[in-house]
Amino acid sequence: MLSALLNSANAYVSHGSDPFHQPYNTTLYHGSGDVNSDGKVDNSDLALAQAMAGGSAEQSVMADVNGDGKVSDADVSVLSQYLSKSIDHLPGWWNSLTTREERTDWLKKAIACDGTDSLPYDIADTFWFVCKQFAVQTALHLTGNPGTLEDNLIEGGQIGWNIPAYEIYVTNHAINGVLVGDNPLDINDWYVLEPQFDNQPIPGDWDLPPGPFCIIAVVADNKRIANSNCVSFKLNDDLTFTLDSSSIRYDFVTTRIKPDSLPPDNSMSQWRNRCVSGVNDFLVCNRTRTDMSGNYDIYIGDYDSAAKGYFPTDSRSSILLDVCKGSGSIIYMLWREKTIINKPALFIGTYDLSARMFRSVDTISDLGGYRYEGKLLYMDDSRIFAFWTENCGSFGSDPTGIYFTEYNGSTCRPYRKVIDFVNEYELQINKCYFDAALTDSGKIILVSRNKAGVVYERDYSVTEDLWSDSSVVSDTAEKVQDVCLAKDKDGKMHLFYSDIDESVIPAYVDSSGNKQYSCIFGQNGKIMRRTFDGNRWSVPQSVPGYENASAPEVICASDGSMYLACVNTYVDGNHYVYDISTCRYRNGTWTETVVFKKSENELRWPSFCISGGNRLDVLWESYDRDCGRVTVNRAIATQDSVYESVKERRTQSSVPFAVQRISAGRISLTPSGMPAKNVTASVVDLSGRTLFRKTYTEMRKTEYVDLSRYSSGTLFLLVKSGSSIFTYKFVNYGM
Ligand SMILES: [Ca+2]
Ligand SMILES: [Ca+2]
Ligand SMILES: [Ca+2]
Repeated sequence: MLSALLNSANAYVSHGSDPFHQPYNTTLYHGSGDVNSDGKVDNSDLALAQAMAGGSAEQSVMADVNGDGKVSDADVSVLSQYLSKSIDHLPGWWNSLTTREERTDWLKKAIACDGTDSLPYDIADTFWFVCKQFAVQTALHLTGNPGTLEDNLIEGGQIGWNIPAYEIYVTNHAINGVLVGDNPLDINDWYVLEPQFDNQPIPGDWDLPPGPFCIIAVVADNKRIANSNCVSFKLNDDLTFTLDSSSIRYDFVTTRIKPDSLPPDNSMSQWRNRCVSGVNDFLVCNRTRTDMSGNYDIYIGDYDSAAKGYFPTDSRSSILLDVCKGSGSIIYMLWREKTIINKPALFIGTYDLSARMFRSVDTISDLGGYRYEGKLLYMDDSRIFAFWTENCGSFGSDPTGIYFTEYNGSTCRPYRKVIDFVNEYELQINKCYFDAALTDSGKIILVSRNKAGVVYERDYSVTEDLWSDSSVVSDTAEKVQDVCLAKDKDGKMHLFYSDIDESVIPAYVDSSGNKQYSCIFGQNGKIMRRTFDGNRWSVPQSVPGYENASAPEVICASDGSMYLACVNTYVDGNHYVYDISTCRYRNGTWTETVVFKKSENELRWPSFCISGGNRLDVLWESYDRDCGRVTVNRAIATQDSVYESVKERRTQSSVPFAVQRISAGRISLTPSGMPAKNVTASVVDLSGRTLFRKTYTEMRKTEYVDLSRYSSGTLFLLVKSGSSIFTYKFVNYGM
């Protein structure tokens, strides 16, 4: 089950505040010795390492305990020494290393293994890979994220070296540093590294000139790199260093204090998930390999057991853009992959899930580029349509816009641009920037918004191979962000979108003087719906319950119901709170929303999966800022009882109890006539399971029910007294 992935509460990251200790509370790192990732090092890890050294199992970075970049008998020997207690720690257990020599020795091994120094500097396709990127990528790899900065931002993933590494800014240059001594305020206790050449620069060298010397924490923070200065020195003209004591960050730890020991969190990051359902259900997503490459890659996981899965592509870094199901065990995949000449190319392929092999792969484009979002539409096994965005359009790639091609199962037609856009900030377009759907009459409808928040539509006639002109769908008053198309049981097309409130999210003016409403990531807004009668779109209707939502996703069930899932965002005090909820449309009305998860972690990209043949699940990503980890979560999205009970239970409010929310995770229960006799209070979750039940023979005062131990999301409180039943729906949010 995915439940193992849900718990990331124990993970932490220092965000650079502790230069002494490992930044991630995990044993998923290079040289940890925990080869099977169960959180401890024992004989089963030794047996696996032996199998890897003997060539009968794929090598894993966790087994390379001597840090030479391969798993061999030498690693088996070191592990055996540890297990027989002739050494008391492994060389890669940074928190257990006791001397400067031990730390320097392991750090040098990590630097030698990490290949960032071998990347090309300042060539056309990677024009921006200059000193700053060498230093940032080295810091990320040494700490805990294996991703490459060459052609994508950081989305998830772990399995670096778990060494507390920093970036160092000097005049017009960036290098790295790791504390190997005991005093971070003494420059001599830092190991200073030039990441382009793996050497140690000498003060006064070109890469360590007199001037500022600032030690910066680098953290993979969602799709961005967050960094902040921890402490600064100055390299004087006489090549001595002076500490700027006013620069020490308030939380920067300057003495070695052992951190609290917590059980390690070894949940794997998974992101860009898609569900493929059929005879068996699969989760196709991005994930980090545990092999010696450590690459981000496409992963096909068993839907019910994420641990059971495999990487279908070869070991070059690949980014999944979309998947769709074909006939039988065939699926089609659209992805971006680094070619052997280090350029990101775009591929489409026919993959057989039962044979576990590609039947066919075609290169759509081998131009470099920043293709970040994609969509596949399946008509039949000889007509698969692919759409993708090109975000930057510079240095040899195609110009920015949305592109299209048709794939016949083995080859593609030449691709065409179908929507143009300007992306002057060269940032990533989000998943809901555009959508496409097939109509029953053999047309494709493509919708996309632009940076002014206007929705455009173009139709494509498959038989005539003809694109219509684009037409405007939205009203001038609307400022649209995320779009989603869905075809209902009768073939009618619905467009869902978020419409932002200009008074809350004001426009800004771009360099051409145009008003922009979030050109890239999208903003929250009211969720609206329009329907298409074959000629024109209806006027918009709002979906109740979604006032500040994003990322609408809709699925139509065979009984004619439509299910909508969204992310809601709130501000609670000084932080954001997110929830994932769904509602159902049937016979002209929407149910109330049902919340499946409410969290301070960023919840994003809800999607649906009809699993096990008929059960509808909602899936979403949860981004845990503290450990930079993205997990895929899910819940059963429909049981009729859920939607019915949301409605019905609410009407039974004429019962003599007052229920009040006291704090997150705590509610009070006050009977209006006292004492109340034989009162039973119970808490029921969405599946009808009773989480809590307590009977009060005589209730004389206000009673409190502690909900913090229960899962977050929609819960029901039922209070029975005699024949009267009080029910109260609430959204739990605690932990
Ligand atoms: Ca183990
Ligand atoms: Ca080794
Ligand atoms: Ca290196």
